[in-house]
Amino acid sequence: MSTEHSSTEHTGTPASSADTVAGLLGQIADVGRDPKRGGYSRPVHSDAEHTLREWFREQAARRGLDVETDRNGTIWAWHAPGGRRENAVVTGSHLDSVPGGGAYDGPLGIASALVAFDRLAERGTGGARAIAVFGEEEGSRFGVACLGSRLATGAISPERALALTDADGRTYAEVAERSGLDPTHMGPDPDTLARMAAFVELHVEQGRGLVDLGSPVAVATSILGHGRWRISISGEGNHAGTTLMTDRRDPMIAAGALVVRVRDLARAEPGARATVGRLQPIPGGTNVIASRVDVWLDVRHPEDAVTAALVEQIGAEASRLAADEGCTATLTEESFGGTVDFDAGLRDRLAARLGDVPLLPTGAGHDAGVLNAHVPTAMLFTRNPTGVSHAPDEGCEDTDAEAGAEALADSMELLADTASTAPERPLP
Ligand code: HGY
Ligand code: MN
Ligand code: MN
Repeated sequence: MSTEHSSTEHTGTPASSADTVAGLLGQIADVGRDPKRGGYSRPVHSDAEHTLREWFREQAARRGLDVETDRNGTIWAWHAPGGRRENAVVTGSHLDSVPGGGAYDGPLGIASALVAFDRLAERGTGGARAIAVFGEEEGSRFGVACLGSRLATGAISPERALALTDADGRTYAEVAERSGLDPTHMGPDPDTLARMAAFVELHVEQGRGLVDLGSPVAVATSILGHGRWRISISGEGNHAGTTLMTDRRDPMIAAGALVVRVRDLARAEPGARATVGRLQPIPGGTNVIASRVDVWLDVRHPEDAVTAALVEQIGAEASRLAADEGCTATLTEESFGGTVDFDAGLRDRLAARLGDVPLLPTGAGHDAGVLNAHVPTAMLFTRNPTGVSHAPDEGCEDTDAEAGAEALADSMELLADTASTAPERPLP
């Protein structure tokens, strides 16, 4: 368990802070800006994400929290009166981003957590609480979403996680080790899960639901089941100038046709969403007929069986389109998480506590969706005026960001009250 404690052990004295969510986000506004794509590119364990991790550690230490990094690279910032880390109300999110992502997907949850902790300290709210920063939530570098929370809960084996590779062929093991982690210690962390009485994640809304409802905050009802598959189409690499059109086995032709078929098949399935956002020709030269094209597929639907059937249909189409070009196609699942319904009782108690705010489903995945199977879990959404996400136009008004942090503090206070009267969850 690799840990480095902050210089300030928890002193118990509430930290006074005039920080606002917008102010905290302003401190990291220039970290990981992507001049080519626009927005931010902060892959897990990149310099940019490490800078954000350091920023978080400093902010947490300033608040007298006890900060450490666990075996899976998740950062934990503890407020534990008397050092008792049990029955804790935990909040958290992520700092890694998609390529060219917005400023709020992940960091809004972390900045809101820091401000919520300031509010709870001022209120003198008792009980243990923590902020968790999970790594590789987006799965943008190593292909599996929510890698940190999946490792902690055993949803992915350390062997599979450590063997994952990024676009440069580096394994997660190599990158994690270079980031100061011990790959031989990675894996399920039941002790930490047992310390958690509840988990509540605040996230920027990735849609326009709250804009249309005229509310700054909502409580989540569910997370749409979603997965990622890689379709590799292989043909014959050759010269663009010397190869007659009749002599080609060009996988790019099958890939292009497949992208349109994915759209058509998803349109034909009510409630489905299927996307090809990433396509990689090998070798990728302008004057080169590709030998292989890797096509990444993201498919989502409320019913997991429908997702599976749609993926099977797309796989069959890929094989047919490949064969038409004298090519072959393979389909490999990289990551899947079924639809998650948050506990209705907890959800409704939070919504009532927050003034009967709206209930909203989300089509986006979150670490809360992984933890939900292990710990009583809820999610809050803060309004996004553009409704856009995974793109630079993602937005959140400063006043709504403050309202979100206040709602997070209120939620954690309610959960702390519940935890203080609940039977202690037995530590393993
Ligand atoms: O892809 C998702 O739904 C999430 O943003 N990781
Ligand atoms: Mn995201
Ligand atoms: Mn996110």
